[in-house]
Amino acid sequence: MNWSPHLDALLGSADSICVLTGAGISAESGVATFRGPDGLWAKLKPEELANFDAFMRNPELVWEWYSERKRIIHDVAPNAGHRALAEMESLVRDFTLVTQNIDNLHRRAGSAKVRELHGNIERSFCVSCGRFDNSATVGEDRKPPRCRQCGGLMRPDVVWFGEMLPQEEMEAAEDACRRCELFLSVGTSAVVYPAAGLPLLARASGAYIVEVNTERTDISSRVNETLPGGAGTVLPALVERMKELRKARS
Ligand code: BJW
Ligand code: ZN
Repeated sequence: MNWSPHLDALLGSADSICVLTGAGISAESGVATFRGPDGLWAKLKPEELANFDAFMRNPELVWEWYSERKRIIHDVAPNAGHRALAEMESLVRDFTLVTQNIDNLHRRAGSAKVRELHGNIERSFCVSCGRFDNSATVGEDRKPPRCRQCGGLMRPDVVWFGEMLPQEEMEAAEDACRRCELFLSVGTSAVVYPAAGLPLLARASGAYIVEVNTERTDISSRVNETLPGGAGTVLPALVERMKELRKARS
C-alpha cells in the first residue's frame, strides 16, 4: 500500500493521534451505512425515523426500527478495521477515537478511549424523567417500553437530527482535534455536522489529515492525503507500519 513519506514519518513518530470513524468502518462487519445506493436512507426517510417529532408521532415504528438494527448489531462482530484501531491505541501516548457510530463495535474490539458523538444503541432513556436504562433486554420488544420510575416512554439513547450532541463527548473530541499531530477520518461521508467539522478543526490546529474511504467525500479535497480503500484493509496496513517503525525506534 502506498502513502506519502510525510505520513510514513508520522506513523513512526506521532505522539498524539485522533481518529474519527463513521458507518463505513462497520460496513465490512455487515452493518449498513446510511447514504449511498445500499444505505439505510435509500429505503427509509431520515425525517420519518431519525428525529424526535417522528418518534413522538409513531414511537412503535421508530422503536421497531432500532430493535431490528440492534438485533443485526448483536449478531455481527468487529472487523479488522475496528481491531486495528484498538491496537493503534496501545501504540500511541495520546490517542482518541471519536465515533459517530452507535453500534458499540469499537469497544467490543477492545478500544477503551472512545468518544461516542451520536450515542449508543445499547442504552435508552425516558423522555419524561430522563432515567437511563442500560439493560440489554430493553429494546428486544417490538413496543417501546415504559419507564419503571414514571411510566414515560423510553427512547433509544441516540442523537437525532436537530438534537444536541453529548457535551462532554463533543468537548473531548474538539480538544483531541486541537492537540493531535495526525488525524484520520475513516468511513464517513462527512456531511453531518458538527462531526464533519472535526477534520477541519484538526487541520486548522496544525494536524496532518488523512482520509480512509472507499469513495471520495465532501472533505476529500480539503484533507492532506486520501487513502482509497476499505478500512478493514487500510487500517491494519497502517498499524503494521507503525509497529515496524516504533519497534525500530525503541
Ligand atoms: C467505507 C467503507 C469501507 C463504505 N471502508 N469507508 C444545514 C447545513 C449544516 C448543518 C445542518 C443543516 N441543516 C441541519 C443541520 C444540522 C444537522 C446536519 O448536519 N444535517 C446535515 C445532514 C445537513 N446536524 C444535526 O442536527 C446534529 N445536531 C446539531 O447540529 O445540533 C445543534 C442544533 C440543535 C438544534 C437546532 C439546530 C442545530 C445531530 C446530528 C445527528 C445525526 N444522527 C444520525 C443518526 C444516529 C442514530 C442512528 O444511527 O439511527 O447519525 S444521522 C446518521 O449520519 C448517523 C451517522 O452517525 C451520521 C453520519 O453518517 P456516516 O457515518 O458518515 O455514514 P454515511 O453512510 O453517510 O457514510 C459512510 C461512508 O463510508 C461513505 O463515505 C462510504 O463511502 C464509506 N465506506 N464502506 C471505508 N469498507
Ligand atoms: Zn421516567
